[in-house]
Amino acid sequence: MADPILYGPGFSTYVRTARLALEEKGVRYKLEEFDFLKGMPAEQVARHPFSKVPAFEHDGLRLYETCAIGRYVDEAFDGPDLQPKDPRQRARMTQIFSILDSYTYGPVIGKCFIQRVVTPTLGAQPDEAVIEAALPEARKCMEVLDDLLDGQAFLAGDALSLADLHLIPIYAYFSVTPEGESILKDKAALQRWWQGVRVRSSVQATQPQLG
Ligand SMILES: N[C@@H](CCC(=O)N[C@@H](CS)C(=O)NCC(=O)O)C(=O)O
Repeated sequence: MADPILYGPGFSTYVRTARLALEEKGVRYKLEEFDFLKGMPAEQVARHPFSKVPAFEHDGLRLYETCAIGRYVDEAFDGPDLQPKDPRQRARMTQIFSILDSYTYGPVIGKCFIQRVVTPTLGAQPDEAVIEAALPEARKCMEVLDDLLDGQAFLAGDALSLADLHLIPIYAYFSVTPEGESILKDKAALQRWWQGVRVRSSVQATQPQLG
């Protein structure tokens, strides 16, 4: 069976989540990178009708949407389980996917991180109004995640799951912005979680290169 192929740049949070799943499972894979900041390549638009990254291919299966890719990688390959068996913890994992996709990514990455960190690398000034407007939602998301994490080692219980792999790239980027630093400084559960996950070899092996 051929190694899976993941299409998308290593600096993308969603690409990193899919890579983290592959790394945690110990799956050999090929990363086909391109820089969509200069326009989404036509080949990727052909793989992903919504013109996003990542896309994934394995043995005739073509997939897009990071939750689907993560679940497939967990279920199709040997290695440590990345989804809890317990229905309550599994529901918590799915809830966290939705919180991150529906409410967190937009303000935290799409607005705050892109304006504060990516826009200057493209030679433009951050739009302070866009950042300011994103902060109440970003703050609320971090409060909710901190509450959900309180009292347990990982987001969906006492073992690492795909929920943690979805948050890691978002947290990593947000924490390097001054706004993130300020919002996260009193989020004790999130900070403790981050100190635990940041040293994992999967996290070290997928450090993004920006700029
Ligand atoms: N729902 C998608 C979201 C993927 C997504 O938003 N990816 C971002 C990069 S992290 C992207 O492709 N952005 C390019 C664009 O919007 O033009 C998933 O779960 O994979």
